[in-house]
Amino acid sequence: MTQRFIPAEPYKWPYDGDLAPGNTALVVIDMQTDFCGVGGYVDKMGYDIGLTRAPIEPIRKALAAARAGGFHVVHTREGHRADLSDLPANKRWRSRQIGAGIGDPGPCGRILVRGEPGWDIIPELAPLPGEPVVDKPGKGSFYATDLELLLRVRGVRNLVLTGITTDVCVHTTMREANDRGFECLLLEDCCGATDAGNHAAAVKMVKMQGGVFGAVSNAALFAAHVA
Ligand code: C5J
Repeated sequence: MTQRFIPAEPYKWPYDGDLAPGNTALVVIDMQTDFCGVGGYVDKMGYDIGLTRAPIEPIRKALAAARAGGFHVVHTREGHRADLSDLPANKRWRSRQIGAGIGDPGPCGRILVRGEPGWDIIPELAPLPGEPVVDKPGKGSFYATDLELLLRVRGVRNLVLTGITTDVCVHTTMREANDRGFECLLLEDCCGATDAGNHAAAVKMVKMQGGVFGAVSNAALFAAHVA
């Protein structure tokens, strides 16, 4: 095997240099109108969607590079069934406390409900035919989904993580993936949070303990090294 690495912190990634299009997937997490569009869930909660829209262009760059290099690409969407039978009561209650009740009507349809306009992936980052889209009811992309099966069937062992929000769905997914033995890379400019300090803290956490959940790089370095 010819070793291949992406410059990253705290170690060049992947740890063993086993980087190839067949064993590596770019994962784009929850780039939905509800998380980064006007009138969506994050907007209704009163947070600055400028922070969650910031990663759109870097993700476009990373996606183009991954697609051109023949790497696997997987998208995720957070959302619930129309009858809300997969929505825990406490998740609904908490969202109502902040004025953006999951399942309630909003400017983009019912908030975080599958099939509604707000739940759609934004057009700028629309999946291409053949790229799996994983629907998840929770924050992590592995819980109550077939993501692990999709990755194992394809022989994927390296995951490049992008999307929103850094401190919630991206971090939960990275932790779940790391515990399953996947070798993870976070592209920091391809992620965003509802709070800049939380984004920075989430990125810093990854780099502790020699890379406790993996390593951190960015879109430009990723694109330059997978081309
Ligand atoms: C949140 C997500 N923050 N995609 N979801 O509720 O991070």
